Amino acid sequence: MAFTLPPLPYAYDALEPALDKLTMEIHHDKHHQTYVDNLNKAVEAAGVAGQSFEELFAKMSTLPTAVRNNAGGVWNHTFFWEGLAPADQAGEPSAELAAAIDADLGGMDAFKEAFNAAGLGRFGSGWAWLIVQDGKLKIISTPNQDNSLMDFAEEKGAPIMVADVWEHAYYLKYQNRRADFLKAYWSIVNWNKANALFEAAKG
Ligand code: MN3
Repeated sequence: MAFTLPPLPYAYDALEPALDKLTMEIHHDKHHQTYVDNLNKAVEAAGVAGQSFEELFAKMSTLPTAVRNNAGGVWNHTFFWEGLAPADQAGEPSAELAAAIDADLGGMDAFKEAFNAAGLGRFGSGWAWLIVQDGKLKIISTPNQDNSLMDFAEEKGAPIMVADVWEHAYYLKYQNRRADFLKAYWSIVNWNKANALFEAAKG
């Protein structure tokens, strides 16, 4: 089974004003689609077609860079879309997640500040993540299309939230102002999704 592009889980303009319709159209229909197309070519060329993301991530260090970049590109973007929601459907952190944010990250304000700093501090292209590592919440960032599920990752763990800090994620609306994009990100975080992922990661 070839990889396919999942539809956005909301309308292209549903995240306005934080993320504008044209950015979402280009990001999903062009960027994400290109990762899907190139992943199908890359797994075919590497002789690993038909394998799941889980299988590919577990041996990523042994696979060609084209598989690494495009498997991450497809998976990370799907995770990013699912982790966003229109502002009126964004929900709020569960009592359990909020308590863990207090205990592990020093509270919600400190969490947001550190997460945004991770995104701002990522030179070039990459991602800022909230993960569960050894039962605790941790903020990390990854370069390019890497993630914490890949076998070579320095920081491994279960992803809970992510922000795409590639310029293509925000440039049309925010130009060079990555900090403003990261500030707006908090108005469209899908807390219901984060709560469910946290619950699952804690087992
Ligand atoms: Mn992107």
